[in-house]
Amino acid sequence: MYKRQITGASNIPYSESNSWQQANVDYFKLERVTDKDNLAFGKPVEASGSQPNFGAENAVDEDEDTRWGSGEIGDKGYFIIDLEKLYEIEKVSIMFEKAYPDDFQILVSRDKVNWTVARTVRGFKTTDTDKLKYESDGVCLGKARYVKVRCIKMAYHDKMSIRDIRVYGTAVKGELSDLSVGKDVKVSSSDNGATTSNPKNAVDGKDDTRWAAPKKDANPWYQIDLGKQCAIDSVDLKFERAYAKSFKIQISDDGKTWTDYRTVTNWTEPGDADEIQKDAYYANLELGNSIHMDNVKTRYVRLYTDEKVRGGSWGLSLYEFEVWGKETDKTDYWTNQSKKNYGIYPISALQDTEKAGMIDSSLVQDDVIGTGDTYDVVYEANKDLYFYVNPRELYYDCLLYTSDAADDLLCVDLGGRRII
Ligand SMILES: [Ca+2]
Ligand SMILES: [Ca+2]
Repeated sequence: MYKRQITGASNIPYSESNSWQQANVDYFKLERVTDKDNLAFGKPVEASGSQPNFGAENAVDEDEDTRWGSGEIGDKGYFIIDLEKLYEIEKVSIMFEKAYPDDFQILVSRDKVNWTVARTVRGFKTTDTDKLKYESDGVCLGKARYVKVRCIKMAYHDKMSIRDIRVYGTAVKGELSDLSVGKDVKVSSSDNGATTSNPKNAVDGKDDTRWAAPKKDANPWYQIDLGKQCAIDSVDLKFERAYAKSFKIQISDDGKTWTDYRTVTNWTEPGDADEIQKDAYYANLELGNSIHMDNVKTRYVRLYTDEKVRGGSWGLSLYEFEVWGKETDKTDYWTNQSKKNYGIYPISALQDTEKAGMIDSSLVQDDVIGTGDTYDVVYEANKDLYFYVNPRELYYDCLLYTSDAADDLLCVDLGGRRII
C-alpha cells in the first residue's frame, strides 16, 4: 500500500452529455472536522460596513457581549455568512443589540448571486430593548451556502447591530441532486407571457427563468415526470411573488393517481399579499422553502395549489421546482461488485466499499465534500481508482485534481468551483 496526501486542484473536463463524470484518481481517506451544531460559528462574514470596534466577525463568535454594528443606515444594512458548504438550513437564530430592526428579511443563496427570501419578519418589536432574539420556526429555509440578514426598517437607532447569529442545519448529502432538471412536465395551464408561458422554465436549473399560470386558474398544478422511480429527499420551491399560500406536494407512480404527501397551509413566511406588492423589497427575488420528503419513492411529483398569495390578481408563478433525491437503482451498482473493475465508485458510496473490504476510507456515505478538505490517498500500485462525479448538481460537486510527477504528490480539491 502506498500513501499520498491530496491537497490541491485542477480541473477535469466537463461533458454535458455525460450524466456522470469520471476522473482518475487514487482512493482517499477523508479527514475533516465534524460540523459544529452552530454552522455560523467562525465562518467568513460580509456586511454593510462596520462601525469602529464593532466588526462583522463579532456576530459569529458565539459571544453575546460582542457585536457587529452596521456602517450603513436603515435598509442599507445587511449581514452575510458564508457557511462554505451547502446545507439544508433548518433554523436561524439572531440576537440583536438594541439597535434592531422592526422589519427584516432572512435570505438564502447557493451562489451569493441569486437570493431566495425565506422569511420576512414585520413588527419584530417596538420598544428599546437589548439582546432581542429572533428564532425562525419549523419550516426549512432551503438549501444554501450563504445566509443573509437584511434590514428593511429600523425600530431603534438607525444602524442595525447584531450580537449573535446562529445557523442550524444539515449538510446536503453528496449523493443528492436536483432530479427535476430537464425532465418532462405537465401543467394545469400556462399564461401567454413571452417569458412565462413555457412550463419547462421551472425545471431548467436557472433561477432567473420562470413559468406562470393564468390568473383565472384557481388551482394551478405542476407535475414532473422523473422518468423512473427515485427516492426523494426534499422538494425546494422557488416562487415568484405570486406564490402558493396553501398547497400540496403529491406523488404518483403513474401520473394519474395521486397521493397527498405533504400539505402546507397558510404559508406566509415570505410576506403577506399586501407587503408582497412592495417592489423595493421583492423585485427579482425568489420566495421559497424546502419541504422534507423522507426519501419517499416515486416517479411523479406534483405541486397542487389550493390558494395563492396575490389572489386573483396574478397567476401562480414558479422560478424553479427542484426535486432533490437520488435514483433508486443507483444502489444496484453494488451488486456483483466483484465483477467490476477495481475501484470504480460513486464518491458517495465509498463507505460501502469499505464494508466490502476494498477501501480503507473514512468518507462516509452521507458526507459532503467541500472546499479545503484534505484527504490521504492510499492505493495499490498499478491499480487505478475512479471517482464518478455528478456534474449536474451540487454547487461543490465537482472533482478537481492535479498530479505532480516531481514529488509524486497527487492533488485533489473537491470543491470551490461551479462547473455548470
Ligand atoms: Ca458576538
Ligand atoms: Ca427556471
